[in-house]
Amino acid sequence: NGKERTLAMIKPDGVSGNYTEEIKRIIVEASFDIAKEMLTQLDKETASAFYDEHSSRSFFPDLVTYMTSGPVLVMILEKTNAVSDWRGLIGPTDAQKAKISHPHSIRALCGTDLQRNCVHGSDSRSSAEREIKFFFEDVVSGDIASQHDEL
Ligand code: YYY
Ligand code: MG
Repeated sequence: NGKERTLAMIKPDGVSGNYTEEIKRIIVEASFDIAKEMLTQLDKETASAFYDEHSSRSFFPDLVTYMTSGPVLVMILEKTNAVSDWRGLIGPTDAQKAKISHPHSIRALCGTDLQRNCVHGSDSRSSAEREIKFFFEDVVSGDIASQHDEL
């Protein structure tokens, strides 16, 4: 079948702001299947490795602090065109801009600014496969699973 997978995450501000149920409702209404999900707390090493492509950017230390500030909900979403359809639903990176240009997007709903944007979505099929492996199929997911048990 033509189904594609993408990695979605509700970031710490989304979980602590109690947006999980509303975001899941949007996901299901948009015909995605939630193939797997995991509530976990990222440590510094895991958040840094996840965002490795941005490790030289000036915002990186703040990004890692934000991503480790509370639990996140990581999900594998499945449907045709999952990668681009999920990126479309979440809206632009800057939640401030999303509120103006994409008022019905998820980042407009629950994000705050360019950093605290409440959700993640893989930006390509290859990123999606890397990120799904990172959380669900790598040795790191064993570490995360044991953290999960302690939550
Ligand atoms: O893929 P997406 O999340 O929309 O944006 P990226 O450019 O990949 O950046 C990843 C992440 O980093 C973004 O969701 C917030 C944060 N960030 C930031 O804090 N400041 C920036 N100038 C750019 C991105
Ligand atoms: Mg990105």
